[in-house]
Amino acid sequence: MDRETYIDTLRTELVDMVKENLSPVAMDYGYSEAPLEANIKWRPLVLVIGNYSSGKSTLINDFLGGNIQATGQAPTDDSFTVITYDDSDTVSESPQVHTIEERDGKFLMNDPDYPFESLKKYGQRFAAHFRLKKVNSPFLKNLAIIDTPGMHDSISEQDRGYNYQHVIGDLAEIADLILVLFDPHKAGTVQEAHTSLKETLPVKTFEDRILFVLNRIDECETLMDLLRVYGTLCWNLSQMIGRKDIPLIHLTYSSHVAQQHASETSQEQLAYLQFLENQREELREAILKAPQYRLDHLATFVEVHSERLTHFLETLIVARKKNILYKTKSVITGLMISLIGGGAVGLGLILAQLIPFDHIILPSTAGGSALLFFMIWLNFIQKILIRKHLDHMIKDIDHLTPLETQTRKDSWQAIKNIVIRFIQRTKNKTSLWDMQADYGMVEKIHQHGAKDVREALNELSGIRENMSIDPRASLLRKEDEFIDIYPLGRNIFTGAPIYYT
Ligand SMILES: Nc1nc2c(ncn2[C@@H]2O[C@H](COP(=O)(O)OP(=O)(O)OP(=O)(O)O)[C@@H](O)[C@H]2O)c(=O)[nH]1
Ligand SMILES: [Mg+2]
Repeated sequence: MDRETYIDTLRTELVDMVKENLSPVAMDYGYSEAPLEANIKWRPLVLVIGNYSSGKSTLINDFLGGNIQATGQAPTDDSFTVITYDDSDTVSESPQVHTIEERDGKFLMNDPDYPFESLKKYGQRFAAHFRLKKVNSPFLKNLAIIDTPGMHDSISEQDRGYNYQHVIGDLAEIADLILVLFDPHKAGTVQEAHTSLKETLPVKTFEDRILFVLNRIDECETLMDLLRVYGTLCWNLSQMIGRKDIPLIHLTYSSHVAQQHASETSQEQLAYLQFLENQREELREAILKAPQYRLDHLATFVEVHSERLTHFLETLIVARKKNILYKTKSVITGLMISLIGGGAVGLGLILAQLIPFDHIILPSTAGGSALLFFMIWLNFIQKILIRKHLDHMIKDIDHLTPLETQTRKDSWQAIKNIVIRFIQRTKNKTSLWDMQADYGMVEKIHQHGAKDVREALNELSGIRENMSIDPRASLLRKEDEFIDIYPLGRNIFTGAPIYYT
């Protein structure tokens, strides 16, 4: 088995783990409305965002090896285009890279095979600006790319007809790699880019999934000019992302476009470009690593959701236990009050000489009164008390769970409202037994599943590109018949050793 197949197998196993173990619990308890794996089951995704005319579409066309996306000066394309692989074109049999099929946004958002169902909420205007292209470029064999409308200064949500930042945020959430493009003319000064980097991306993705690219550098007339632009971009970036250390910025340009633009005189001044030739190639290689980033992404996904679900169920169990304890105390209190009340009634009636002191009449009157008191207690008073207890619990919800570390505080922030909604909806009556069983299963994934995934990833980073992996190392392998060659580690799910040859 080669490295790519191994990555693919690992990915499938991870998605299955989410699907079989985390999703059913997440949906049963209202933690998530859609199956958790809906967003992660598709191919690795690379999102390309940036200023208008920063060269997003040209860069994508260069990597795909064909004119797939429209390009041009001034805002050219105001659509989100998902570009994925398809080599099923047997009709034209053209060796050239071309679009084999195009589908509209409605199709993309309604087909459960694609991870875009959640974008339906952005309405018709967005649907009209969303589309799919299937292209026969080998570059797309293991990943899909999303080209996006350019960012502007003076465009509003009303002009676009949908909330652009929210769409970018949702796509960033499922993307494995995000390319943020700038160009020398607008090096980090565009308002929408500012909002994306300062507000949208930090809450939707992780720093290490973002690659910054200063594109069209051939348009800097001299090396000094490039350094000036680079400095400006660094300064603007540090303001936007709030970091003192400046992230790596790839300095790239499209050589074929540059050749068309460059005049004879500028050729000499642009000699410095030869030192940056490798940047485009580095960027290409980084993009091609997206399937591997996807594994990291999935591992983080399993870690985060298993941790939150564990925290969520743990809190519900504490709430339910408190409810049972309160109910038990209330029943005992009601019983005591009813017995005392029944006794007092019997005694009162005797003292008032309304009943004779008789060993049958007295106990039955006292017992009957006690029973009546108890029924009233159970059916009215206790119900009111439990409702008040529930209200009090929700008001004081933070006391249900210890929040000793920042991780706990973060996960509590993410689940707090779901806990409140669940307790209100079920009136805290869910079976403790069922919750404990679900907790046990999710906790196991949290403790072992996520850790094993990380171990498998570490092992994978030790396998060189051209190294082939023994097929017996497949995570799908069920039997233990192997020769002891060189164990890489343990199969995540079966615990069996993994080998490469
Ligand atoms: N000189 C030079 N021109 C470039 C380069 N990349 C793109 N261009 C030109 O810049 C213009 C804009 O390129 P596009 O690829 O359409 O830019 P975009 O970011 O997709 O633009 P929108 O989709 O409108 O946001 C086109 O005329 C390209 O030919 C480059 O590296 N160097
Ligand atoms: Mg474009």
